Amino acid sequence: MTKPHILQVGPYPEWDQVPLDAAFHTHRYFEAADKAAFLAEVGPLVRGIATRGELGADAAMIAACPNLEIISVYGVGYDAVDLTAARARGIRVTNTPDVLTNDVADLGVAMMLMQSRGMLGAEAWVRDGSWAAKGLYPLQRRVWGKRAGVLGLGRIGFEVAKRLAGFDMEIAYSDVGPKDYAKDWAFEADPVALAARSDFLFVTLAASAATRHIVGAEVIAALGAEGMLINISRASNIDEEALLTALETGTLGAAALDVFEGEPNLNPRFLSLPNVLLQPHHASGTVETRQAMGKLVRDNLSAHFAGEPLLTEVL
Ligand code: 8YV
Repeated sequence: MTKPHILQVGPYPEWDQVPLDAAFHTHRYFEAADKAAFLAEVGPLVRGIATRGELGADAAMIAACPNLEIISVYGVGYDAVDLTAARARGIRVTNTPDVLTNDVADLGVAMMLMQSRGMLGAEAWVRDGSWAAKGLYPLQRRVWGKRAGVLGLGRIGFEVAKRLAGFDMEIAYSDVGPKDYAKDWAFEADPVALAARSDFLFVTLAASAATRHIVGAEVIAALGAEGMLINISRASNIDEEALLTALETGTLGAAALDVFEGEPNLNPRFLSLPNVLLQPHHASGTVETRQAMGKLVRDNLSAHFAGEPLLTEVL
């Protein structure tokens, strides 16, 4: 049997590449110097796309593959896939939910702790001799018992809130409506009202056109000069210009961010800010989770080409 041709949009770890190459005829888009010429050449062969959450598959890529049947995303977020283009042609889309939920929640909470307790600066204080030369490290801010807001109480938001409950925090959340699995936590429909009652605001929303800049100047102002914004979702959920201005002027206290507009080439204004913790979009980046994600990407492709039900279908 001939192996189905797959367009691979970005690199995967070796442990995924080997079985992917064994099961499919892979065409590595990310290695092509002339991407348009590469797509024009292999596009007609391609029946499946294997991509990553942040890379997706845009309308031009989908259009270049007239025989495309399925797009398998390595990531829970599929906002970078042009769903309208996929839907119009009956192309199936899968993602990797559940397997990454706990790691993403862990990193969000770790970012809050790290930033609030000034752990990066504290490490430097030890390493550069400041401890011996200058004495005690400047006092930082407490986390336990404070007020936390979770914007988007889906799988990841729920796990974040569960963890925050362990810090005796007062938890509120926003979503399209109150959740019956969140009885201990306060529902706040309006994100501005949520921010106003939060010391720490976690952004855990699945991104879409509807959530673009949901965290805008008003939400940021409501969080305030003592507040901290933590984003482990997508950059598009936040108005980055408003965020940068608020961090620069001190109208927002601090931020801890795993995602950026234009990543990995983030706005250089972030780099000189002392009140922001910068992470390289690695909330799902553990060996265990990435192995499970890679397997799910392949299992969805294999199920499709075997005519079996998909494991985690989005469309
Ligand atoms: C990954 C992600 O970092 O799940 C998502 O939506 O963005 C991430 O888990 C990414 O897809 C890995 O390339």
